[in-house]
Amino acid sequence: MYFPDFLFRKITLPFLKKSSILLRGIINIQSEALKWMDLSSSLLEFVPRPQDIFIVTYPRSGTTLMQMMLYQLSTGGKIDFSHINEVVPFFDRLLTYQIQSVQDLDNLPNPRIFKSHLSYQNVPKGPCRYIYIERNGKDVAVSYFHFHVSHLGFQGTFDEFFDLFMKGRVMYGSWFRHIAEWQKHQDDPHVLYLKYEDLKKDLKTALYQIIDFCQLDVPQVHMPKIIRQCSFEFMKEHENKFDHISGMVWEKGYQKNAFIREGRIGSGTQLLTPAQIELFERTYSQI
Ligand code: PPS
Repeated sequence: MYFPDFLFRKITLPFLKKSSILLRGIINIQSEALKWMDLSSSLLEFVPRPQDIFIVTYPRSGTTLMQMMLYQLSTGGKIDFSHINEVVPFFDRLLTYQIQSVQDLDNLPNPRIFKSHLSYQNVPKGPCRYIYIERNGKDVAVSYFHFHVSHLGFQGTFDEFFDLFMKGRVMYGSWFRHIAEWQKHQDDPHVLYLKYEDLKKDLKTALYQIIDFCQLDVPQVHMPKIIRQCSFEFMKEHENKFDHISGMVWEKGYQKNAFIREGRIGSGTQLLTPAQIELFERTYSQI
């Protein structure tokens, strides 16, 4: 009798424990995956409204600048957001926001403006407007390389990155294919096809092109402020409102400036209920 009991305790029991943990893990992963699949399939079914505006680019082509330009134009120059993605959501990452269902997007006011890096084939189609920005591919490669090093932990050389970029083995795939697909639609009535270099050269003209294309009503009096706030210098000065990392922090609902918090003595009794204090003291007296 001793041997089977020993076997049970030493082998069968740990095995059962481990498999139950594993099984629970699998069930959790599966339910998360199902939730994700549910959301992603509903994102695929997302139907744009006629007032919606999609800003589409290959990464590092002036997306953030365009997010700011459109928000400035549609609000008369407000900078009342902690991160630009709060007011101009990143469509491709909506699943990672605290958005539970695509229906939540219905609560956003018109015009809903989205940022996306999707190919023409994958972008949601509808009676909405698309603003596509093309940037010189060599500049994109350099900018994307720096982004990989500074934000994604890439440790290779530029030569190594360039090789991956040319083969389309980077996030969002081949720059050439992205551009080629969108170029085919540059004259579509619902597409405004712009170049980053033109925005840099003459921001004011680009702003008026957007006003015209999106049929926005922007009082003249706001224009000098809007132009100033879309400048590289202004956006660099307020980089936290635009940076990818602070965007992720915002997405997860983390709080900034909350780590070195108060450093006060006695804050432990402020938040605890009398019952919690009593439990704590009783437990402490028993150690
Ligand atoms: S991302 O990560 O895909 O959203 O990046 P994206 O915003 O598309 O592109 C980043 C590059 O845009 C430059 N940038 C600007 N240029 C001109 N004016 C303004 N206001 C502005 N804001 C951002 C930014 O510096 C990145 O380019 P590089 O060449 O890396 O400096």
